[in-house]
Amino acid sequence: MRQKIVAGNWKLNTTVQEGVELAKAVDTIVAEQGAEDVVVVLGVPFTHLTKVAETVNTERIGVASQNCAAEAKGAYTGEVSVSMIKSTGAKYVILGHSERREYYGETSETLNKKLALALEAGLTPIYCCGEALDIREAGTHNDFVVNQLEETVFQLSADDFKKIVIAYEPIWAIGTGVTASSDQAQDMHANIRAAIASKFGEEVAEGTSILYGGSCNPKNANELFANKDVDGGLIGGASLKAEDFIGIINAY
Ligand code: 3PY
Repeated sequence: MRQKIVAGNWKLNTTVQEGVELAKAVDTIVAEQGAEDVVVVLGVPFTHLTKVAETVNTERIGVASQNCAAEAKGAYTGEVSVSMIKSTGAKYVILGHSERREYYGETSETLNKKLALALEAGLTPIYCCGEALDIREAGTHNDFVVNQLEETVFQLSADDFKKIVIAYEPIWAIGTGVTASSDQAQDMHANIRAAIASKFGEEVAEGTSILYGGSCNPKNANELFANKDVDGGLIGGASLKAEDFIGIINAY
């Protein structure tokens, strides 16, 4: 059985103190009310990783960074390596978010380096893919997303691929308040799972968690998560409020 995962992506929000307060609130509410079969992850800024990992029960809540350096160590001012991230107590790293591709020029080549380093360090990559509005309107979204996977995670060995989580995030639904309809999400998730099956086989495809991201909130999560190929969510704005986040965790 593949894992159901609800991961928050705090993006560039909260000070360390605010982040610790939010992590505490999430920890308490998850311990009291959280669906036990859902893996909960908090994707926090680098500066928060250690404190958040010390604050939450890491047996119950995984901590994620939102990026990592494409190099292991050395003269790369301002970068944060996978071993640094791992040493904070984090277990996951979000890679390839469309905001990083768009604003920081992240390419498949860079992502392949990051994926390899993350896996070597024992971090679980949450690998994001997704199309822009013009691609959706042109009707080429299925091929576009499969191509993103072919250039990156499909280059991994089957053993490494089994360690990753995929997050489908249509760019037109990120931070816009527009959500993919339940059918649009299911169609794309089925397309991704079929592509995984043809690359790595049915068993690997059935075992891969594919999360939906993009304006997912406590009101629409239930309908999205009801789809057979949607295994949870990568949650932006709604992960910044513990009550909203728990609403999504319990939306199954
Ligand atoms: C969103 O929901 O806006 C996201 O980008 C989640 O990563």
